[in-house]
Formats: sequence, structure tokens, C-alpha cells
Amino acid sequence: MLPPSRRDFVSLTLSESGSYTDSKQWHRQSCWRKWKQLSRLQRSLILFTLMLLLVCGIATSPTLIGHWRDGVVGEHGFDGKQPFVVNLKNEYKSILPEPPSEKKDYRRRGLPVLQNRLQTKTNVSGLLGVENQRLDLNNANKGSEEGKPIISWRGAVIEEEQASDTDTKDTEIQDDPASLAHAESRLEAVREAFRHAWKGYKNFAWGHDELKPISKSHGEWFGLGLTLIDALDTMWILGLKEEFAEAREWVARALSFDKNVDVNLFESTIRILGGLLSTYHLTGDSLFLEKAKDIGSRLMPAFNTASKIPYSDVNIGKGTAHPPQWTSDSTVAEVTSIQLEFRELSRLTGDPKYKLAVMEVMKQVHKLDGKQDGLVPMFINTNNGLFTHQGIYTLGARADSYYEYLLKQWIQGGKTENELLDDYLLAVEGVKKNLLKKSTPSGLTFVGELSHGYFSPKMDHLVCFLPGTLALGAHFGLPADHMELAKQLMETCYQMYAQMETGLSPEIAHFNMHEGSTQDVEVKIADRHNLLRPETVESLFYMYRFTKDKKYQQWGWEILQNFNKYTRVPTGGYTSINNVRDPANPNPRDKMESFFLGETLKYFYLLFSNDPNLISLDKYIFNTEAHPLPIWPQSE
Ligand code: DMJ
Repeated sequence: MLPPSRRDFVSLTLSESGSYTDSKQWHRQSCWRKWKQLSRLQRSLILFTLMLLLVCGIATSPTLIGHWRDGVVGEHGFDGKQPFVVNLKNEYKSILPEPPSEKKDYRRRGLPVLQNRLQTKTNVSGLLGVENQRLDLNNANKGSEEGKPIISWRGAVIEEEQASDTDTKDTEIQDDPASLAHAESRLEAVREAFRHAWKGYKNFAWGHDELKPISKSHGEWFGLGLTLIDALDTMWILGLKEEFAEAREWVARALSFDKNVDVNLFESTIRILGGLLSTYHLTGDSLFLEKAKDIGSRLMPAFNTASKIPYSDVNIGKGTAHPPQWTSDSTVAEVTSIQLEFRELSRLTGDPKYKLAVMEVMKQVHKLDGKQDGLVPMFINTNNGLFTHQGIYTLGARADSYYEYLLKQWIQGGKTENELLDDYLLAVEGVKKNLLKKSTPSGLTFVGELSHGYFSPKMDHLVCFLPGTLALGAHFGLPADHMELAKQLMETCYQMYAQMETGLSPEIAHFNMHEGSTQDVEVKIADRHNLLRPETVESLFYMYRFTKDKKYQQWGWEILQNFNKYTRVPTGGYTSINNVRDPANPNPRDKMESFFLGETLKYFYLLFSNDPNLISLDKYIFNTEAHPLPIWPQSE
């Protein structure tokens, strides 16, 4: 039943509306009587004047129409080009281009609407509010003058034609969500992004480790063409034949590992060894296998320690290895995330030494004291093989890929190595028991950290590998509740992007847990950077592959557009940024990490592909740098 005041209002409106109709009728009759009383001359004069006014009106009509339309835009917020939007069914609204907003209110992204969504869950797509806000933001960011191609900020630009192109493509999905043409347009957008990144690398950093796109120069880490090697299999998967051919030429002619240079064991294993092995598998070109054998054998001195826990650094020219200058510890994630690559190298060469070295590390870590419910500390000593700096447990930096590689080694080896599986299952339970909490006010599930018994609601973006890994385990028969947790964490990782003013995630988020807080995610000033990292896109790819839920593709599409808006440099390349909370000045860092080409763009491409056989997850396992390696046949 309506409240009394509401009933009164309805009856008053109806009676007013009746008298208005009567008065109009009376007015029409009286005008006609007066017209009949006029002389013929008077009537002619009036008709002539009316004709004259009509002619003048037609002559000025474009201006009038223009004013009228402008008036509509100002008042209702749509521009007349997309009138169909308002007539479309509700379930399609979420992925439609939203009318441009007149106000540039960057803070409108985020919480109030998110709260509605999470609390009510009644929206068909479940995304309407948040997406509409983002699209408002995108339009706001286009700038006030239509037709201006570029909005610039300290060197990097937003290229407006991309945003409008995107809007058109989004409209197309509405008509036919499953259309191949639509998928192809997104795949092409990734190829285009890759070509743009490659253009910068080729022009300003060719053969060097990393592009510095703002200063149009390069950075060196190991001096081994890191970006080029990391990107090889991405080019192959994206079908970029010309680019691949010129990169192969460089590997054949210019890549030499016979250099007096210190490299990090973990980084060069996952990026260089992993990249070469996967490119060998995809292409069948023995050049890449020969190079993989070369770097693999040059890394082996790292394992010459008293404990057999490898040093962090190796000189690949001299054949010597050492820990960092300030400690004899190695990082747990580093020594336990090189196994997929060295195991595969043993399989390909028939030489067991690689596999034996890395499996020795896993055996020791399996037996070590100092874990909490399967969770490992972050450091391990290379002299005595024991955990150090105990009491801190995280799924983020320094521990993350330990958990990822437990599962992935088990899958790679044909699901027979039970210790790996046991450790993985135990760790997932440990996460649930110790690190999993819900934020306020929206109840986002997040993974925090434990420090000497105290919980910290801090979550690195790196942790966003976890939804994908949990989903992969569930795909291979692990408990169904892993998939449920994966879905919840995927939502959280997406919100780490959606709730930022640029639509890009910070490096680290802190989640609110106290009653009365009005926003879920807080970001400390020092944590506001974005390094073009892949983890969320990686997990979106797994989630889409296993669920076929299009929302994951849509979330990834939004993220790609925001990378294009805030990190793309017009002269070529993409840059890390310092501040995801300031769309007016994201403050470029002048660095394109090799994993942007090796991982982020590859996962975007695989996410937007509807072909489950494009790197089938039943045949390949991705290393932690997104390089696919074969799952071994059962007989091996
Ligand atoms: C990559 O080198 C790898 O994904 C690694 O496991 C974590 N850090 C970066 C990407 O963020």
C-alpha cells in the first residue's frame, strides 16, 4: 500500500490533468469563431504574415536544430548519435557505451554504486552501476572539445580515437554477444597494442633489456635483450609474423650468453629460459632449443651451495654464483619457481641434472619447519637451508609463485607427484584459515598478510595470480570450493582496478575492515604506481576459459582501454605510471617492463579469444612469466 502522501499526490495530478484538457478544447472553439468574423483582406494579410514567418524559420533552421540538440545534450546527457541506448533491454545496458557526462567527476567511479550492486545483486549483468561510472569517466577524460585528437600529460597521451572506436565496438556486442567479428575486433586491438609497444622497443631499445618510452631510450638489467626474448612466443601466438621474423633474426645473429654479467637466477629462468623453451615448442625451431640449453647450463652454478638451495645471482660468463651483497639468503618464491623450466630442459635434453637440482629444492622446502598451515616464510638461507625472517606470511611478493608452482609442477608431471599436491592443498587451507577476510562496506573477499600473529589487510597486486591458479586446480579435479573462492577473489582484483580513478590497479591495496568505513580500498601514497603487471588479466583469462562468463572478457576489455588511456606513449611503447589515482597526471615512470609484452598482452589476447584450443589448458601449463610449456604425456 502507498503511504498517504503519495495517494494524495496521485489524485491531485489526475484532476489537474482533466481540467487542462477541457480548457484546451474551449480555446480551440473560440479561436475558430474569431477567425470566421474577420474580413477576407484581414485573413489574407494574416496568412501572408504567417507564410513570411515560415520562410524565415526555414532559412534559420540549422542553427535552431543545433541549439535544440545542444539543449538536449546538456539536459539529458546524450548526444543524439546513440538514441537507441535508452530503448535497449536492461540486460544489455551494462556493456553499452554510456552517454557522455557533462561533468568531469572522477570520483564518481566506485563505491556508492558498488555497494548497491554487492548488496542487492539484482542487476541482470551485475555490472551496470560500476561500468556506467567508468564509461562516464572515459567520456569525461575525452576532454571538452570534440574532435581534438590528443590529450597529453607529461609526455604520454590519451589518443581519443581509440576511445570512440571502443565505444562502437562495445555497441556491436549488444546486437550479437557471441559474434566472431566482435571477438576479432578485440583480438585486433591487442595486436595493435602489441605493435605499438614493439614500435617503441624497435626504434629506441632494440636488442636491449627494456624500453624507456618517454625518454626514447633503453634500460639495461642483464644486457640480454630481455624484452625481445620475453615477447617471442607472444608474437607467435598473436600471429605477428614479420615482427617474429626480425626478432628471430636477432636471436640467431646477436644473442650471446657468453658475457661477463651477473643475472638473477629466477628472473632469467622464467623470462629467458622459459621464453626460449616455449618458443621452441610453438615453432619447432631448434635455434630456440639450442639457446635454451646454453642459458640453462650457464645458470647451473647457482646450485653449488652448501645447502643445495641456489644463490640468487649467477655470472653466466664466469660460471660463478653468489647471494646478494647484504645477505646469504635467497627468496623463497625465487628458489621454488624455476622448476617448470629446468624440469622441461631435462626432458628435452635427456640430461637429468637440471631436474634433479630443482627437485632437491622442492624436497627440502617440503620438509622444512617454520611453515604455518602450509604457508611459507619469505626467505631461505643458502648455507643451512633453513627459513629465515620467520613469522611473516603473504601470498604477495617473495612467496607468491611458490604456491603457483606447487600446483603447476603437479599438472606438468601428469598429476602423480603427491607431495606437491599435498603442499598445495594444505597451503590453500592455510590461506583460508589465516589470510582470508572480507572488506567493509562491500564485503569483498581479500587475501591479507600475517606478521607475527597480527593480521594486516594489505594485498599486493601480485596476489591476483591466485584466482587463476585456484581455477586451474579446480579444472584438474581439486575441490569445487577452490573455484568459488577464485570467483570471489577475481571480483576483488577487478575492483582494485574499477575503484581507482584511472581504472588501473595500484601495486598494493589496503582493505578496510572497520565498521563505518565508506570505501573498501585504500591506497597509500607510496603504493599508487602501476607497472603494467599481468596478474589480474592472467586470472581473467583462466576464469573465462573455465566459466565462459563474458563478464570476465568485459572486465579485461575495460582494463585494456585504461592501459591505452593512461600508459600509452604516442611515439611508441607503454609506460609504468606513478599514480593510478590521478587521471589528470598519472605521472609516467618511463619504463616498459618486459612482462608487459611477455605476459600482459599475451593474456589479453588469450582472454579475448573464444578458441579453447589456442594454447589449450589441457595441453600446456604456463610458467609464471606466461610462457606455455607442454604438460608431459602420461607415459613419461
Ligand atoms: C613477472 O615477472 C612474473 O609474473 C612473476 O611471477 C611476478 N612478477 C612479474 C609480473 O608482475
